[in-house]
Amino acid sequence: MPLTSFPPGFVWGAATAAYQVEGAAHEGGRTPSIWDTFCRIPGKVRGGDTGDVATDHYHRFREDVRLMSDIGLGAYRFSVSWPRVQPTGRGPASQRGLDFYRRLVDDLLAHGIQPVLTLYHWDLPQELESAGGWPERGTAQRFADYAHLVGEALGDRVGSWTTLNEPWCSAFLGYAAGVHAPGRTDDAAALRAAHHLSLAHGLGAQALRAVLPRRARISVVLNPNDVRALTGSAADLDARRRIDALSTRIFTGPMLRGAYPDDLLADTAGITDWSFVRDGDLDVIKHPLDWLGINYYTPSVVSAATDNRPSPGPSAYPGAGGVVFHQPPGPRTAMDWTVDPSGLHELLTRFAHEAPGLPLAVSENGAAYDDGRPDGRGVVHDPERIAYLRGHLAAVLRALEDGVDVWGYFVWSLLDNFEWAYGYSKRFGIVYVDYGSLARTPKSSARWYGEVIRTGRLPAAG
Ligand code: IFM
Repeated sequence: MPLTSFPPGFVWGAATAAYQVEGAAHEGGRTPSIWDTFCRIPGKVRGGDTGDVATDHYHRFREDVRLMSDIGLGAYRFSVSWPRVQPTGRGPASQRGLDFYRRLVDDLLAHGIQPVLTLYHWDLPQELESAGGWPERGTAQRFADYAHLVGEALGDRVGSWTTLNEPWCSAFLGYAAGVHAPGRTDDAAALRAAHHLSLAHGLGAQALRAVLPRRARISVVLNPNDVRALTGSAADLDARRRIDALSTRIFTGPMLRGAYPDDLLADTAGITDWSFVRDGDLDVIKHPLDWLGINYYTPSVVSAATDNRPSPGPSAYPGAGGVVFHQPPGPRTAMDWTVDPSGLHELLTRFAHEAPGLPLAVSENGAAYDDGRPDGRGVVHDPERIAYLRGHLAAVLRALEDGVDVWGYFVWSLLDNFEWAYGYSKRFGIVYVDYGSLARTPKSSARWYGEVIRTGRLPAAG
């Protein structure tokens, strides 16, 4: 009998990130992050958009918590803005900055919503980037100091902690492809950044463990890539192996097993000798986790190149020249990402197998569509998003049925928000945001999600 309802106690949440929603970029002593700088480089962000105002969550968080409560959310996954709570990336914390998060967390708790806090969702203080950024080892130690400050300040009221969100994006979109802040295109620097992000995770987890109560749960959130080979040929399977190493095993190797995969080291040997990995680093990185977050949107399909055409420009996969990406078949979202829930099932069962006993959460999943404005009755109809969520929640149910320990699901995102290099042109929210008035309107997907939460089941399609 297929499972038709989610287990009692399953946690239903929604996620956001500081730079994407907070705004108030120049308030309360906050200094610029790499994203404030990047947004001001002409041509980097669509429409010249910035996170200066975003959804103004900083001022409107009480309204947003009310919306979460109306939907019936049990958890809110948000991130702390590093330059808001430690403006130069070093030294003492800003109490004004921390007070914002104290107020937010207290309001969540007053509404019975569990806070799930991410320390780093891509907004490195600009001062630290000017000192070298993630390719520099010192940035990992700075992160541990910052983790200590936030842990000390909020540990009495936040039970669930994540060190980093999607370090792959920070390292490879930021330092190799250059399409995210800080916009560098240096393959060797990107591989160093990846290692120092992992080290930051390990040192940060140690720092948190030292200050948090025993009951606190510590995690990292990854965006593992469900990579498929275009054909079963040896060359295409090898292309798949390379991309798997460069996107997923580069983090899960050190974090879960305490070692970099040999094939990754071999594939990147022409770029770096990895001498930046020092004795003891891998033990630090393999810090025990209480749960692992998996962000999933779409799978990848790859093949080996059949000609010697030069690569079209900087790539997010250093060491994988000769690998061609193909659009997977199926319907697409407004990001042009193929909708394929089987990838989520695949990843959940993979990590249940690779990290036995480690509880998993779907820490982000959702879709951008070109939603219209609220209609005359104030309704935003988003049937495609409902179909997307339904399909992916059914994949979670299948994984639960297969015995995978998944404790929660977080839709990305609570609100329409700043979608990085796409600016405000892509809407991922289950709540519509009018960027003129900043008014919020729950979409029909928010009502649908509320129904799933209330009943613990997926309503029949229709
Ligand atoms: O908006 C992002 C989020 O910040 C990280 N994960 C993917 C989302 C959609 O692109």
